Amino acid sequence: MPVQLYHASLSPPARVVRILAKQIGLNVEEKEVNVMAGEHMKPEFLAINPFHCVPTLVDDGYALWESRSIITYLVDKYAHGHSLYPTDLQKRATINRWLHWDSGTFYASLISYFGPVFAGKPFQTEAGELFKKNASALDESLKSTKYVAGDELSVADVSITVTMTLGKAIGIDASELKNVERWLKQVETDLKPSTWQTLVIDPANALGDVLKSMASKSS
Ligand SMILES: N[C@@H](CCC(=O)N[C@@H](CS)C(=O)NCC(=O)O)C(=O)O
Repeated sequence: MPVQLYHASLSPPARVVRILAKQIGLNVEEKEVNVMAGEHMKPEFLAINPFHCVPTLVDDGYALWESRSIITYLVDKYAHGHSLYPTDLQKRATINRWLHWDSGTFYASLISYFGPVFAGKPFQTEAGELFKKNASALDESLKSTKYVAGDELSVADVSITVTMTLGKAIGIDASELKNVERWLKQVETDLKPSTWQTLVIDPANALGDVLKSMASKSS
């Protein structure tokens, strides 16, 4: 049975997993969960994931959630030793460091910026400033490395690309971050054909449009 992925098309963390699966050539059976309609709270989904979030992976009866755990698991199981998540302890630790930075700091600042819009509030300016500060730190780091964790594309680039491009799509101007811009172009080139448009740019813009429309009604 193929690996199953419960996801939502506009969900940024779900897109991280879908991009990674495509990058390692893994055939995944995608199952859309309509979070806006509350499908993630239905008993059948709660039986799989009591934390009721997407993405959720089911691999031969084993359920795993948290996007960054899923992507490292998938490389280890289905593309073991791949440069996206190498086995070298220190290279791996550096990648993990970036994944945790994305989850706990970078994406967290972006969620603080736009999350309240879903509750009828405006974009949170202060959180937006924090996101920019984090993006500047990323830019500074990318002065000396080709990719976020060194010389090779890794799962951390996949994760952080989704965060950075979503920030841009919802209107945070990062055009002065030249190293970030150069790195994003490199990632675009490295991803499998059509991935950039269909799994990075289009859904980021679509979520951006939803948020901007909701925010305009809140003010
Ligand atoms: N840290 C989680 C975040 C997952 C998450 O918040 N997913 C949202 C959709 S983008 C969701 O499922 N929300 C519904 C809920 O958590 O109840 C990850 O990276 O996978």
